[in-house]
Amino acid sequence: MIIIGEKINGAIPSAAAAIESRDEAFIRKLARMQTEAGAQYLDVCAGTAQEKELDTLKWLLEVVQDESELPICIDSPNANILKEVFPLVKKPGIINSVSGEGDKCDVIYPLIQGTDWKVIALTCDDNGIPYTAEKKAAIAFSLIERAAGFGITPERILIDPLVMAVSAVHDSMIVFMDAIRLIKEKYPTVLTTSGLSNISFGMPFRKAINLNFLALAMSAGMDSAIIDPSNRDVSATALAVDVLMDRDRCCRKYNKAYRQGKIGPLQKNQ
Ligand code: THG
Repeated sequence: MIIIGEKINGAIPSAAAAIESRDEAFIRKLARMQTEAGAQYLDVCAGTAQEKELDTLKWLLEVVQDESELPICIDSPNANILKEVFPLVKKPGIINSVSGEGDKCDVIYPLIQGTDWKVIALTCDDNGIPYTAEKKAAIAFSLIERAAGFGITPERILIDPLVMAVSAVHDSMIVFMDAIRLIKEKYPTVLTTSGLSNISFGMPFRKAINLNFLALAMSAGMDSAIIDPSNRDVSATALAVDVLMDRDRCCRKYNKAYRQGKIGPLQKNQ
């Protein structure tokens, strides 16, 4: 599993307060904590009003890159903002995101052409988010084919099939898994990803839905997730599924995480 740490996001109230007061120590702590917890990328999202987004992202990128060596997943709904901050990122990471909306691909694909950057591609377009697996896959194919025009290969693309809240769309998980299978059937080397909390919106005891979403999605072929890597239940689920799906040779990663106290019962000093 490719783990993208979600915690540096202005949509989270505590992070929003830290951003507002330019509390560098708080952001550094989030970066360090997620790095130590085993994230492979750090998602950085300003989550502020549009007129403040550029300044906020610039500040966040400076602080986060000073604290952690991990590559960044730059997260903005605005392709032009992504383009403006792109030169400030010191090593190849992930652009989050492109989609079939407007001219997003034409702004982002040329930017990462000839680099080692990856890109998250959302399966939506100017008509919104489709409900069926076939339509989600069709948008994914179009985004992958347009990327090929810029020499961007499927291995550099993470498709996010945009799972809907299961409280609103009863077959959301089935559609999500079917979409992953259809996409991987045609492009076996393309990667897939998702946030973890959309599925459980509007449900009580969201944890039960989120953890089982993670397990089912991983079994359907989800390669990556945008999660809180310090959440012990999420880590234990991801590591356990990797063991069960024969993706953890001799259970090494699982056992190591247990020995290091990253999963399992909390010790008194934790
Ligand atoms: N797809 C893509 N990008 C995304 C999302 C997606 N970026 C934003 C979002 N969704 C993923 N990021 C978050 C960040 C924080 C939370 C949820 C999604 C969140 N965090 C709680 C907190 O920090 O308090 C609890 C976290 C926990 O302990 O598990 O709610 O879908 N491409």
